[in-house]
Amino acid sequence: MVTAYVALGANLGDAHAALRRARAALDSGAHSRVIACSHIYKTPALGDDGVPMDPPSPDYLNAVLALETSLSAQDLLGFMQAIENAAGRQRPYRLAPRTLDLDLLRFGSLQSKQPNLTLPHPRMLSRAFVLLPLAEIAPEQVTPAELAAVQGQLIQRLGPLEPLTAAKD
Ligand code: PH2
Ligand code: MG
Ligand code: MG
Repeated sequence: MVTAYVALGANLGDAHAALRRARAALDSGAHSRVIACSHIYKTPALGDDGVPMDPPSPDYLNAVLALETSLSAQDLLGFMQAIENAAGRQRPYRLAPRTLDLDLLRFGSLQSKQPNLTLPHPRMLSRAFVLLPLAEIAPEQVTPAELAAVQGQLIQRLGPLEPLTAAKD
């Protein structure tokens, strides 16, 4: 079993429901278990340069969860992409608003430079919306210097990312 960290984001449609459903979907296979989940964070949409997108894109809801999995990194990536597609994810252009984005941040200690998978995630250290929720569930995965480097970015912590329940959902 490997511990993987997955970043969740959505800024189109019912983003809160999309994140909760994604949590349930990631937990649904016999091969993978969600072992920790951050609160939900509301953040302005950032471009590659780490500054708010212009023209603006709707605010994101973001979260990070830890997964214990028996899948390979490539199979986990395929599983995540299937969950994105089931959530109605479209890819009309790069950084387009999205119903659900699932990014693999770390897969154990694996380093990868494959065309479809770079590990650790190449942009995670420049993004408060990744580092703060990751530090919440796995403080040993983020250094104080890394947190200090994203301190200026706007981010608002909302409530917990609750699992779906048979009774209410
Ligand atoms: N994802 C992006 C681009 N910009 N900005 C925020 N706040 N949250 C995201 O998840 C995000 C983003 C590309 O996937
Ligand atoms: Mg992303
Ligand atoms: Mg992505």
